[in-house]
Amino acid sequence: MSELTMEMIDIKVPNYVKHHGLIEWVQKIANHTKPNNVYWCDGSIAEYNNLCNQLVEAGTFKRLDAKKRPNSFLACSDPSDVARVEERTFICADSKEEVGATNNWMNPDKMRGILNELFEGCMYGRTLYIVPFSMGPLGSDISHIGIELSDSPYVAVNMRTMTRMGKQVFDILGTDGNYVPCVHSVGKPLADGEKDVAWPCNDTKYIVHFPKTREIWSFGSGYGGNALLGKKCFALRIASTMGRDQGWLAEHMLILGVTSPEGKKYHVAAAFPSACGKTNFAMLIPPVSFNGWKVTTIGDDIAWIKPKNGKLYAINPEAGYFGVAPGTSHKTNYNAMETLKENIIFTNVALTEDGDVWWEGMGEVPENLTDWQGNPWTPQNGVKAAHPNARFTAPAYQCPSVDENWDNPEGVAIDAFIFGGRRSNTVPLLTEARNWVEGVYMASTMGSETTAAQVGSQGIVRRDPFAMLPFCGYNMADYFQHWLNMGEKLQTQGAKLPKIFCVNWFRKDEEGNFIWPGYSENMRALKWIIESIEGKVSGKEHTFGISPTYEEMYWSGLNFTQEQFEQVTSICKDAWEQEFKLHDNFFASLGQNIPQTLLETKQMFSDKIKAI
Ligand code: SAT
Ligand code: MN
Repeated sequence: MSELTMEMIDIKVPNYVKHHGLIEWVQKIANHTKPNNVYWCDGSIAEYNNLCNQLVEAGTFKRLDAKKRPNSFLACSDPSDVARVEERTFICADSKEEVGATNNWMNPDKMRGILNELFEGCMYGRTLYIVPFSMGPLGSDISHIGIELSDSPYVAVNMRTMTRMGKQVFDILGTDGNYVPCVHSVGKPLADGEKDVAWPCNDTKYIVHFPKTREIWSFGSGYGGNALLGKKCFALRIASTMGRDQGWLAEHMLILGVTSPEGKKYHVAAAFPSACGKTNFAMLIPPVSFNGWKVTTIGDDIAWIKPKNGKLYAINPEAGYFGVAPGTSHKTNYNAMETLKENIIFTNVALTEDGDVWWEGMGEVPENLTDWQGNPWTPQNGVKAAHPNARFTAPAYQCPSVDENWDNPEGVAIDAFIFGGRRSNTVPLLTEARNWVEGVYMASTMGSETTAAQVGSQGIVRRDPFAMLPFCGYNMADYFQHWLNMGEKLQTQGAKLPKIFCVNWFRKDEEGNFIWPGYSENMRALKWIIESIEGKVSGKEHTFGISPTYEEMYWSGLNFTQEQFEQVTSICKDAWEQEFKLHDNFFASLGQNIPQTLLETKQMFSDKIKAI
């Protein structure tokens, strides 16, 4: 249909919206997608409650018991729409080389053609929600604005918890402010009179990013990072390209504060691949023997980090947690469980007969459960009651360990970066990089062994550089160079760079048992890190860094022998010779742009290993 003959949808612009470019864009999308109704979200609590009630009426939400989980809901998705779809995720930069070997690429014009067809009339019979949001504290110079146009009320209510959502955003935008336009449709138009389903979606799915114009388009899924476009799509894929162009970092990192008994406070940003206990680490409660030490939570998933006055300041761009429920219990993550007491949206967990939720790993199995697909469930069913990727959407401020500065527009100054992985051998418990370049090398080559839960053979190392594999919006090799450049630039400005550490909680003994107790005991590694920053410990230098000595670690309250410590910190020559060959292969798989500095570092490390 040509623009001239196109029917004009009444988009009902509120008088507080003064941004003409934005109004034009909304009009254009509405005309093209043909919703029955257009609704501008104001972010108020009354609006949230209304939308939740509507979702209950539509059958998407079940209201949970008002005493057990006040103001909380359970949504169960279509069984085909349960996780991010990496194969359907595209970065449409001008050239394939710009996105590199780790991203799906399509020519931007070709993709626009496909999207144009898919979105034509795709919101028919539905309401188009206009969701204004800020990633990061309102008005912070580290924050950025997005506007998501979505035909999913589930998205609108989740976005209210996950971001700073509401009409205040339009004040910041004014008449011509910058925003990232995000268009989302579940891809299921309703014919006149057609009854909706509880979880509309489409088998055809596209999650598309245009880095040049900083646009996001998502079609066919209503779930998580496919649909809540502020999260991985904006805060990581698009923001990483903004960081590349503007000299900052958008990272898949938690941010925590550590306060020592002397009252000194430090801030740490840490990257872990999935299933490495990232949320647990972000909300860590020190063991009782750590009298006076305190850990506070700024973010659990994403960090935006900008240089200012010779320091790196970080904010959590999000305002909530979209965390994996299974495995979370009062034992494994007390703070997360306490966060989940009220005002929560649960997705794909099991329902108890008294209107509460349950998932594997939470504790005792209640009787008469209903599983995430709505079927009666007992352990004999042989399937999981909660989907393994079941989630909770929870407001960050409800976390008992939330940091007093979590919402501070200034951000917090980062003192250390930690990179983790899951390796049953090879990588020591804790290594401090001798310098920025060697730290970047460690982060570039980090990896995780596949667990039994993942398909394929166990023990295969999946490289996940900086835990950014599915989230870096451009060529991974160029991203390594960006990290090197950031360090060099700060150093030439006379800045004191954060120290870089590499951790591995997952070393195993000959029988295949984990040696390190993990969880809150990871505080012991964190304490050494802080003491290294303070210059109180110097560790022992080895082939590729510095590791703590047994004597320097704090052991009160834990029975961990020197022999066990040697097991988790040992460096095996044969294993590392093999490991460096894998690094070679991995770098080769990333194409031509691997920074020469990293190749030289690799050569230096592997020569040193050969010589021992
Ligand atoms: O679904 S999300 O992308 O928000 C979470 C994840 O898959 O890591
Ligand atoms: Mn994540």
